[in-house]
Parts: sequence; structure tokens; C-alpha cells
Amino acid sequence: MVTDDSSRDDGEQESERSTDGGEEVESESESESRSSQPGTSDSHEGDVDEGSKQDQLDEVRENPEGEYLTSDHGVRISDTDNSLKAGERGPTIMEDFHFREKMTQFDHESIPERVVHARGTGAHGYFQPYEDPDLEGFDDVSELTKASLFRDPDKKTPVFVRFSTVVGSRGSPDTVRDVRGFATKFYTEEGNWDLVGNNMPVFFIQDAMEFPDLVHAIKPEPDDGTPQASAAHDTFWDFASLKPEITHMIMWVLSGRALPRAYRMMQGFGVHTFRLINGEGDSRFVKFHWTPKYGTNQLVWDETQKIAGKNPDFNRQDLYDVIEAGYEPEWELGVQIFTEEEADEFDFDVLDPTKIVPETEVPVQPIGKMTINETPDNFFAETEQVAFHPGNVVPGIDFSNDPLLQGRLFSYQDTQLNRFGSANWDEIPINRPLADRHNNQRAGFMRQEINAGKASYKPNSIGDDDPQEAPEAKGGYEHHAEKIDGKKIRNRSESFRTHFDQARLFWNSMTDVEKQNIVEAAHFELGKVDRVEIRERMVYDMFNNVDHEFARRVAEGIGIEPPEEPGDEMPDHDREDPSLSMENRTPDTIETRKIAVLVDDGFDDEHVSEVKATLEEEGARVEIVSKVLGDKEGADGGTIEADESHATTGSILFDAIVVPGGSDSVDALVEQGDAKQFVAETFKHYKPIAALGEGTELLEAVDLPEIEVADDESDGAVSEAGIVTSQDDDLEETLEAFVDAVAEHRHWDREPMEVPA
Ligand code: HDE
Repeated sequence: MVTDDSSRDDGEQESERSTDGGEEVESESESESRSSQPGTSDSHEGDVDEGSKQDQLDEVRENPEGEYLTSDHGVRISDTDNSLKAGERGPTIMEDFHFREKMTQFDHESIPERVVHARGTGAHGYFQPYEDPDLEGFDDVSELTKASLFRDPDKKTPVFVRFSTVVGSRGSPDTVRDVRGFATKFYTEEGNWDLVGNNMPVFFIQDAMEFPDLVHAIKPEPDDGTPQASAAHDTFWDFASLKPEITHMIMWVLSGRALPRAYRMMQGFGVHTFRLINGEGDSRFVKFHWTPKYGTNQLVWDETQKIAGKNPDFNRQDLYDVIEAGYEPEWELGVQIFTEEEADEFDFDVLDPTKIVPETEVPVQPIGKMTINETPDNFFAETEQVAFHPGNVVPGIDFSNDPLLQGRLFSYQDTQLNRFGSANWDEIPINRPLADRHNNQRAGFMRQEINAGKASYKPNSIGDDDPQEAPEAKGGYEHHAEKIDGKKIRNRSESFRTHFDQARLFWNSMTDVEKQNIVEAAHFELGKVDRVEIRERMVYDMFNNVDHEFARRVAEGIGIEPPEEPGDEMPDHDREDPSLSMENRTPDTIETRKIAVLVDDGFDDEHVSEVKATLEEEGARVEIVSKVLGDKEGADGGTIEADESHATTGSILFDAIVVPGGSDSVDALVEQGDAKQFVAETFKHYKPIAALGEGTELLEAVDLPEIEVADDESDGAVSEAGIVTSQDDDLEETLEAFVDAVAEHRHWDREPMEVPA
């Protein structure tokens, strides 16, 4: 239960009932410290800890274990299979309250899906600030912000995080090319803070007014309702080709960032410039960054399409499985801090959400860490009903005038009214804050709270004018007193007009492989566009203003003439920012990676047990894959159970594969098309492969292009382009090399074009 020492210490106030129904215990010292003035307690310290949200949710958890079936009103039900009829073969009788209740509830089960970000998954966890973060120019984080969640390194603030795709409907596949939502609700002692961000640091448009147009353009086309969850159609690229400010975001969306390997392997960004305000009222601009412990890794396009069929819940299931297996995905929260004066010196406008603040200009400084460690009990109650709102901020965090952010401050409250049909959506358990709530807002559909007292207005004398407004010194939220002096104008600032400069920075910062991936993504996306003039506009008016060579390469794949000269607006800088390339963000760990071991009867017992032990010790998840399910017998008589068969899985659902030795096992695999496809696809998708002893024969059978595989002449392990093989028994050395290859994630130095899989 959340203790209630954040309530006003008011001598005249009657003991309040805490909102979660728990009892309130008042210590002597607390009662002594009361004064007749409200709000003598100006700190909330001690109110919230890691378990507070779960404790609060426990109050509403229902568990049927060992219980009788009842109606919604608590009456025990004797038969829930047969409706009440006039005679065994007669019509159903109106009196059947159980039938009516059961059916009515069912008929009303669905609520509107989110208009964007409908498809998602969530998890619980906590945020903990670092002790004494190394903040350049500041001795202490409190010099930066008064928000209490950042200040006490012993404090763990509960969070709920929801990851999502944007375009697809609630049932669409997870692995589509799309931006991913990364929304975090912090249940702080000072109220809820919602950091509603994405896995890309920029956005498509500059003004909230354009959002309905963007979403209409990218959603399925209005006449035939296709395609689902994809930008690859005429209306999106028509819109894009007429909006040069979209160019930078398009570069991100064509890159591997739009194909995350897992939600736990994505960066997150607040996107907009926000403000941090300290206790003196000083404001600084801030950009928020989440950096994942497991690195920023991607799938490849061919893989994503196959996964969409084999397991459309790939990312959703992955997050659930990993947490249930006891792993705790983490992200470091970092801030880029700059003053308004510094912002004025940048060659872009920090209020323009199509721009980043390059890390080469302002470093990201870590201030804390988020850990997620608990899956929801009920998808609907938690993940579907969680409702975010960028307007949920706590003292110490404030907004900038970014016109996209400003519009969001309206839209999210409004959209929740549509989804929940009531202004009381904040009372739903997953949305309810841990901080106390007292105000005169009340009634409405589905009101849960019983607001005691006679006076529900202010000012009042009947109820001592409670609840009292809190001055800033008592934790009252004060908006930053920014001086504004302007004419009412419906226009866009000139400073928002440099559209290609940072798109070029992004392109310059990519590795050759990443560039090629972007070009191929454009071939697919624009290749799906029927109208040639739209393809031409994208290449001639947009890409040719980012990089001439890029535009030429895109043109080659989509049946239009390549541009001859660079575009008139192409910037000529060669600036790079290494932080933008995912290749620079691969971590040195294989924790959580999923590795398949391909076996059949007759496998080499020692190989399999060593492989499992070594990889699991490194934190990987190992699964035995065979032709069919059931026990497999080793050459030395051991048995092992297959976790998956070729019918239930595929190489695309793994990060790497191992083919152990054992001549009977390998002879069988060589005869299996599925096993050969497993190897060929893994190769094609640049993923690591290990083959031990006879296992190398399966690789030979697949005829991989130009890769050296260990033979009898080889001395120890051979490792080339992520293919690790050995013929002798030095398993330790071989597996060490394989672990390094897995940590590297993808091995782009292959030529998989000829592989038919
Ligand atoms: Fe959202 N966005 N958005 N958005 N957004 C919604 O709110 C909207 C924008 C983001 O897991 C909706 O509850 C407008 C930027 C996430 O529940 C809606 C504009 C960023 C989520 C809405 C934007 C986001 C949403 C739909 C332009 C990254 C999912 C359902 C002004 C910084 C949250 C809902 C979840 C959801 C409006 C632009 C992130 C309609 C008007 C920029 C992660 O209110």
C-alpha cells in the first residue's frame, strides 16, 4: 500500500481514506508536525518504491483459483453451459439473468483500438537514478531538475512501458517496416510522468496540424482498405513526396531502425526538446535518450517478411518470454542538456522535431537506468488500457514550444476519451497514479472514487476551502515563465526550412552495408508505388537533395531515369555522427540471444552438452531443433528432447545456429531439405553458424559461397564471416570464437545473393 504522508499535514483535516482502500496509520511525529496551514509537508520522500505499483494493483487483482463461479454481482452460478429454456427443446426465457449478463458482457468486450500505435506490448519495471551522475557543468542532478525521481539513487520509481508499431491495426504482424513506439509511464511520488517517445529521434512532420493527413496517407488506402501495416503504397509516398521536411525521417524509416530485432534492442527517444527546471526556477533544454543494454540490433528485410508469417507475434512474444525466463532488459536514460543561448547557435531549430541535436555537438549524459522485470497479468487490463499523455509531467519537467509537442498535449487526452468513453480513464488501475489525488473533478461514466465531503467547488468555506492549492514550495507545478511576445500567425518559422542537411548527416554516418540496406528498402517501398510521377518526385526532389549517388542508386531499382546532377538544395557537407549507425551500438554480450542446435538421432553427446552449457553460461537461450518433436538419442546413449520441430519453427526465429557432430545425426540432416534451408537462410540473413566435426558436412551440402570451412588439415577453429567450424576436439576455443561471432550479431561481410533460400 502507498503510505499517505504526502497528504497535506493539516490539523483540521479529518483522517482521509487512501484511494486504494488501505488503512492509514499516523505516527506521533507526524501528528505533532501538523500545522493549521496546508502543505507543511513539501517532500514526498518515502512514498513510492519499486513494489508500490504492484501493491496498488494487488487491490484489484482477481484470481479464480479454488473459487466458485459467480455472476458479476456475486451470486454463485450452478450451470454456465445451458441457457434457461421453456422445456428442454423450447425457447430461451427472458428471465435467464445469467445468460443475459454473460452475453451482454461479451458483446461489449471490445474497445476502440488506438488510432495509431494499436499494436503493442508492455511490461512493468522500475527506474533508478544513478548515484552522482557525471554531469558536465553540474555538481548534482538537482542543479538541473527538481523532479524527485532523478534525485535519490536509492529510490526505485515503478514504471510501465508499452512498445508498439504505429501503422498496423491491433492484429497486424510485429515485424513490419515501421517506427516503434516506446512509451513509459513513471509512477512517481509527485504524480505520473509519461515519456511517450519512439525508437527514432525525429518525426515525419513539424506541426501537429499535419498529423491527421500523415496518418490518413500511411494507413490503408480508403477505398480498398489495403495495405495493412505498411507505408509501401501510393498515398503515403504521394504525401511524402510533397513534404520535403519528411526527408530526414524517411532516411530513418528506410534503415534497419525500422526493423528492430527485439523491443529490448531498440534505443528510445523523447524526440521533442523538453525543459528541465531546477529548484531555483532555472530552465535548460533537454533531449531524452534511452540506450539499451542489449545493443541496438536489427532484423533483415527478407527475415521480417518470413517472420510475419511464421510468428506474427515475434516481438510481443520475445519480450514476454525473455522476462518470464528471468532476464531483465535495461535501458540507460541519458540527457542532452543545452541552454537557450546554445540552442540559438545551432544551425537548426531545436523546436523542429525533424532535427536531432547531434551527439557530436552535445553529448548524451547518463542519469539513471530503467529495468523491466515483470510481465502483465492481463493484456487487456494493463497493456491495452494503459493510456499515455505527454501532458503528464511532474515539477521539474516542462515543455518546449515545439509545435508538434504542443498539439500532442491536446490530442492524447482527447483520444483517451474516445477509447474509454469517459473522462475517468485515469482511474483505471494501470493509469492511476501512486501519488495522492484530491480535486473537485468528479462524477462521469464509471467513476470509481467516492469523493467525500459537501463542497465540490472552490472557493468554499464549508469545507475549509480544501483541497488547497499547493504553492511551488510545497510541490505545486509551476509552468516555466517563458516570456512570449508574438503576433498571432498561421505560418512556419523560417528556421524550420533546412530539410536536407540532417538527412545527409544520417546518410553520411551509415556504413556501406547500412547504405545498401536503405537503397534496397527504397526499391521495395517505391517499387510498390504505381504512379511513376510519385517515384520521380521522391528521387528527384528529395533523395537527390540528400546525396546524388544515393538518388542514382534508388532510381536504378525503380524503373526511372537516374538524375544527372545533384539537386539544387543538396548540402555539400561531409559531416558524420558515429552515434547514428547501429553498427556502432552492438554490445559485447550474447545475453538473451536465441540459438538453435540442429540434431537428429546419433548426435555427438559431448558436443551438444558443451554447446548448451557454454552458451547458457553466457546468457543465451538454447533450443534443440529436430525434424520432429520427441526425444533424440545421442551416439553415446544420452537423450535430449527437441524443443521445436521444423514444422513449428524456422531459422528466422533464431539469432544463430549450431550443427553439432555425430555421423548418424548429420547424415540424417543432410537428407532433410528443412535442415539445409535452416543453414542456407541463416547464412543469407548474415547470422552466425557453428559446425562441429561431422556437422561441417551439412554446411558443405548447402554449398555456401566462398566460405572457408574447417577440414582435416585445419589447425583448430576456423572462423570466417561469422561461420565458425572445427574438426578437432578443442571445443572450448571453437565455442569462444562462436560466442564472439554471436555478440557481433550480423556478419555483413558475406555474399548471400546466390543463396536460393
Ligand atoms: Fe502519438 N499518438 N501523436 N506520437 N504516440 C498516440 O494516443 C499524436 C507522436 C506515440 O503505447 C495516440 O493513446 C499526435 C510523436 C506513442 O499507448 C494519439 C501527434 C511521438 C504512442 C497520438 C503524435 C509519438 C502514441 C493514439 C503529432 C514520439 C503510443 C492512441 C502531433 C515522440 C502510446 C493514444 C501507447 C499514441 C497523437 C506524434 C509517440 C492519437 C496528434 C512525435 C509511443 O493521441
